[in-house]
Amino acid sequence: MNKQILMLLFFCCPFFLSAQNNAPRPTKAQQAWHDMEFYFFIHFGPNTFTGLEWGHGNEKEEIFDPKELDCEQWCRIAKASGAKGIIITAKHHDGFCLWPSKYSSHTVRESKWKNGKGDVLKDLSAACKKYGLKFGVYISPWDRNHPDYGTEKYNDVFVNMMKELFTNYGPIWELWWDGANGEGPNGKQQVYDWHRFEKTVRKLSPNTIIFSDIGPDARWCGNEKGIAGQTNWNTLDTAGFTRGNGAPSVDTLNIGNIDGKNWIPAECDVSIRPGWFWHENENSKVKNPQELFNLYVKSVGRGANLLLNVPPNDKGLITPFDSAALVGFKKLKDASFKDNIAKKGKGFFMPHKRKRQSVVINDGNKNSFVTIQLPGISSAGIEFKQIQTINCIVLKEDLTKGQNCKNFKLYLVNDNQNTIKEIFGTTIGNKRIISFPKTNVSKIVLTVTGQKAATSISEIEAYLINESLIEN
Ligand code: FUL
Repeated sequence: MNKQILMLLFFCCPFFLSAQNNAPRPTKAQQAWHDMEFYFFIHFGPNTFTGLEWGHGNEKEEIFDPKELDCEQWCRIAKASGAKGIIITAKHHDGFCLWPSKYSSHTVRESKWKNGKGDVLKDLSAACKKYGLKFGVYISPWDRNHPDYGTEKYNDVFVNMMKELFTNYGPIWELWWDGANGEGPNGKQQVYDWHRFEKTVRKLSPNTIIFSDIGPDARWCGNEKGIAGQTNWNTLDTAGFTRGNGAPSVDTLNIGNIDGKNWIPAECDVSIRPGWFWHENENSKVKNPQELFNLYVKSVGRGANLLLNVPPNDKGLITPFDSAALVGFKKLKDASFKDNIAKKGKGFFMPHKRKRQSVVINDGNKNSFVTIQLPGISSAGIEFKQIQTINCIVLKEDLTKGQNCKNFKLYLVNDNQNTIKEIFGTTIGNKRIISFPKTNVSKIVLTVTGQKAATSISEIEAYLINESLIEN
């Protein structure tokens, strides 16, 4: 390409690209949600006592009697694991309410626990406040107990229940609408008034993140294994789809839509045990710290959030099997990401031909970034005075301008200025964790090879993590 054309491209491209970039962006609440990264899911209710995963809805209330229930213990374990919040099954498919709802006769009030005076949501929301954790609720639209289920009246019941939740237990940071949907006690299936449900929540609590298969604020990642797509777009097209039975394919939910009209990032839900509820015979099947670390890499490390289920037992306590694994996971994570080797080097940015120093690329500040205007030409990276051994790179994209990187290439350069490794990737998003066999480098170079619009790279980090944690 001749020089003049190149110069013209260089100067015009930014304007052209930014003019093009009216793609969706996260709301303030969604930006804060991305920062949450990892939090607990708590499945707790009659199933904890019956060994079922899906209660029938006709379980006797008296079976719910967690004699040592201690929500502060849950919070202490969440904190010790590095989790930033807790979402609890306020009502699972069996319809049992963990709070004394006026709109049901199948609740903690009818149970033996604390002679019917207990309220799990009250205890947990207070404990979360005390420990500085965000509090969220799962409320199953499907209800196998409620006599009104399958009739228009049930929509009122559901709205009223949500009103109770938001009025008495708020602030509620995330609301989880489960996608499972079947028949009620009368054999009928419900026609849900989603529009009204959403309006109710927005009115009561505009900043609550509403999760469902298709959002509106966070989406299901398409599997219950906690694994986001290798390519993971925060955008999704939802027009023509409905919750429950009519969502996009699980493959689409897993990777999102590159040109999706809505910002609906993926949340990866997975249980630390085989089941969602605690079962005695699964005490020996708790995922180990390394498995949890790998899940973290395949969810948070692919730009999604990790919602890890840690179910308390029938006494109302998280077992030592689970807490030991979680503390082990935290240790692995902390040790892996403690020393950011990129900080030892000098950041640079090369928008075109001229290289300039750039401190923003390794300053640890997610709000400072370099903007890649020319895909395949602009680059950013880190140079080291002394050779460094690394096996993991973490990239971060500033999302306030949308998610733009489609493809990137990382070059690892030795002290003779030879590229000894090239690593290809697709999306970056909130965080991208890339691991590879140990390599000695004097320079790391990142080029965005394809982008929707100018990509803002806020951070390049480098680590030497325990080799046993590298999964290829
Ligand atoms: C599913 C439910 O059917 C499971 O019981 C569990 O709650 C899981 C998180 O979502 O749809």
